[in-house]
Amino acid sequence: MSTRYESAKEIYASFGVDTEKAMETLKNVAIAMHCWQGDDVIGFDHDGPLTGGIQTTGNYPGKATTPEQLMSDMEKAMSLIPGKKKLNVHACYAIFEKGEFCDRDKLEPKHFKKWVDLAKKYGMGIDFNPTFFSHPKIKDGLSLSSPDKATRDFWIEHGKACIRISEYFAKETGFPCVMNIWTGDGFKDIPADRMGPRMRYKESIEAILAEPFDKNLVKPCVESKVFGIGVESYTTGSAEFSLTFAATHDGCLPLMDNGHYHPTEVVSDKIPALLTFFPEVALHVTRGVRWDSDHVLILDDETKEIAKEIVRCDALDRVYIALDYFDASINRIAAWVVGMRSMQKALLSALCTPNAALKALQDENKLTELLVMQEEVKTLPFGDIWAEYCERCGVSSDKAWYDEVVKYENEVLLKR
Ligand code: RNT
Ligand code: ZN
Repeated sequence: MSTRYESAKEIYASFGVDTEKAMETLKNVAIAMHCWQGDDVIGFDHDGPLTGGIQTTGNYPGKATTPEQLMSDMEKAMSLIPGKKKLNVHACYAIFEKGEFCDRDKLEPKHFKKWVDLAKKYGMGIDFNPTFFSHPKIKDGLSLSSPDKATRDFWIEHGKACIRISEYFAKETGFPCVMNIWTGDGFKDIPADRMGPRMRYKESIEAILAEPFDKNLVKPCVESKVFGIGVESYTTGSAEFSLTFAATHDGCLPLMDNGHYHPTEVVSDKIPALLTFFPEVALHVTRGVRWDSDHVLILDDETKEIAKEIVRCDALDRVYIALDYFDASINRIAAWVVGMRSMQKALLSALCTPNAALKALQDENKLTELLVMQEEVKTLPFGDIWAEYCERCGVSSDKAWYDEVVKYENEVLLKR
């Protein structure tokens, strides 16, 4: 134990914060690490570009192009990240035997066995996502909300296959599988019919959820979005659509991605609103710069605020935290590590905040003192607690881990 930690611990104790307890709590909070940061959201089942209104920019060398490379990169990143992790896999990351291929409506658990092996190696769970983009059967930009029945049916079958795979993940790993439904369905210009696509979208998701599954094992979610590249005027799965869908379908969770709202809206404020009604909610934590740009997550104000809400709503076991960003312009392993560690820092900082005392000030209407105290808390020696946490988890605190990434880049990435 460092003397800096000892001193910081005392300072926090004088504010009524038990830093030992905070660190113990954080150790058990799983953050889902998205496999798609490692290869710019491409996957292994197609050669085409990324579509669906999302885009990666940059051409940093060393991108993973095979399952072995992607998993090895993820393992490298995980070795530099403290605490508990969960894998987050997209259906387009199916792994086929040599010469084997099947389309997305025919995917089976066996195509994801290698992901299960990886998860088991580290005692992790797996979250899953059907991939409703980057595929020739997206007709005129639409999948589940297409006016073409054959198109909708194909994607419904894909969704059902993914429910079966999600249940397989949960059974194999022993952790529930959060299965997120997001599509890029929408229109570039002003549509003539806004309701028709939404009616079809509703029926399609209902058809997917009609696949039998154990609600304790599979947690289906619907993710909303305000706009995407090339679908600026209308998205079928808008905020109101998705939230109402989740609210009216038992066992379905709302998923909020903080890049998917108008720029002055904040997900931190939406978390307690949803927790008032939903037993569980899911998050994609990202960093939008001016728009839903999916920059690497950092320890910025909104990330801290999101973590604070989860902690002070006492909802660490009701909120599924996943990261969702993709930056192809920098070292992709560093991008994972920075984002995962930032989320954990935000949570640790929230756990080291005298939340009960601050809440009491609010309830007693001592709002001046509340403001003063909230500012005071910001300059407590949090860095020393974080460094101690990293040390106890057997990973280096900030900066030192980057040397490891540089070494891996030279020895592995640049040789690809
Ligand atoms: C897109 C959504 C969605 C995707 C992933 C790859 O805007 O955020 O969650 O990023 O499914
Ligand atoms: Zn997302």
